[in-house]
Amino acid sequence: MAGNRTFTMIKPDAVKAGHTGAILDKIIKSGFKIIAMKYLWLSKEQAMAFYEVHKERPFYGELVDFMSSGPIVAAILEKENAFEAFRKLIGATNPANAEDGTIRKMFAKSVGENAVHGSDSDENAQIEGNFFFSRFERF
Ligand code: 3AN
Repeated sequence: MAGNRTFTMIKPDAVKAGHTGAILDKIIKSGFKIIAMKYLWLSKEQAMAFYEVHKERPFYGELVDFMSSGPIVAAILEKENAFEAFRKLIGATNPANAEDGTIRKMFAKSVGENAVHGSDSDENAQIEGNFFFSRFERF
């Protein structure tokens, strides 16, 4: 249902550091239901396509290299007001500004390597979920 789903990735820094289980546990305990999930390694081309909206930003190259540097977990999550509730749970883009108890405060290293992605609108949640998952992979 539109409005009740968002999309997330556990990024290469957090997977590499062994935080996948702890992050998923926090997501589930915060009331999100997992609708779809996969563990995969993005190619550089796939990372470029996913982050195309940021292609004019100065950090685009760095972001693409980082997101294709190791495996990630991608997932569609369900909860009321999903994208807003999830952005609150993950905290500010820069972990230095993230509130205590947020996923980025707990697990992120820097503004570039910030542990998790969370969609910033209902529309982007749909676009991003569709990038990774077919309708047969959602339960
Ligand atoms: P958010 O992930 O909180 O929506 P955006 O959309 O501004 O933040 O940025 C998308 C991603 O780009 C961030 N998750 C982060 O990995 C990267 N990023 C944002 N700002 C910077 C920056 N100043 N330097 C390097 N990477 C950045």
